[in-house]
Amino acid sequence: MKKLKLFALTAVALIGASGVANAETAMLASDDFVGISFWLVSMVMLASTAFFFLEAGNVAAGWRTSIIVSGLVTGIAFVHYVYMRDVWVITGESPTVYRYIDWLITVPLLMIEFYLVLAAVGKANSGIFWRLLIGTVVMLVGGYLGEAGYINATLGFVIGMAGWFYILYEVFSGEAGKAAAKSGNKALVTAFGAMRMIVTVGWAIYPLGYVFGYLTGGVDADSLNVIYNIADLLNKTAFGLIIWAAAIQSGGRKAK
Ligand SMILES: *C/C=C(C)/C=C/C=C(C)/C=C/C1=C(C)CCCC1(C)C
Repeated sequence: MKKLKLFALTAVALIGASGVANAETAMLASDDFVGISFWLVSMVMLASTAFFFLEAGNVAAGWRTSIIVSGLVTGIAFVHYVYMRDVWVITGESPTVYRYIDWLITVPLLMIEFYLVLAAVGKANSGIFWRLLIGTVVMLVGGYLGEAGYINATLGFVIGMAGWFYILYEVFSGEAGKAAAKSGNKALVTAFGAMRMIVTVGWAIYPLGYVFGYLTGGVDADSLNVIYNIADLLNKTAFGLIIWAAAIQSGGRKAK
């Protein structure tokens, strides 16, 4: 366990250092509230990463991978937030490409979490994993092509929504949802339900932002970035904390 802790601390220190290297190029103005939200979220992501990596050693073995993946998600997000923060602070433009690269890596990892928590109680199969992955890719590719202007914004939205609905179907009524319901593990059922709510309610923030930002108007680039930033906090850090709580509940906290 000592080795794991040492590794976790080193990893977080390295990730943290990558954020410091850029500090002198970005001068945050005191009235740049969007920039401030980028800074706040980047710091929460760093702290979450340290927390998840260190806690991975304190949960029952079956849950360990889920906690490590939570740390990977916030760690990857932290690095992207450092870049997004700089793009925003220096140019005042939306860092769309960094955001989507982040989503392209972290959203599949979040989907893998559904598979991993089922695996923790021995209820997973690989079909669940692949279907969730396909839904994710369709959702993000559609959204990116629309936001970056490669295709009509409405078409991008429709494709993105189709991917999202497919994911929702799988976790509610598909094999994943059924496997969770039948598992008979109370901590898992609670966690699975909460994770599902995040993917429904927390994730809904993104398409809503897209609609008001690109389709109907009414939300400018400033607000859209703040909205996306808050959504990321909920969907990455809070999502990880739910899994962590389930792990502690079902396995107990290991006394060293
Ligand atoms: C950590 C980042 C997360 C959880 C990002 C999630 C992003 C989405 C759920 C995006 C969804 C979209 C649609 C459902 C429709 C089209 C546009 C998107 C890509 C914004």
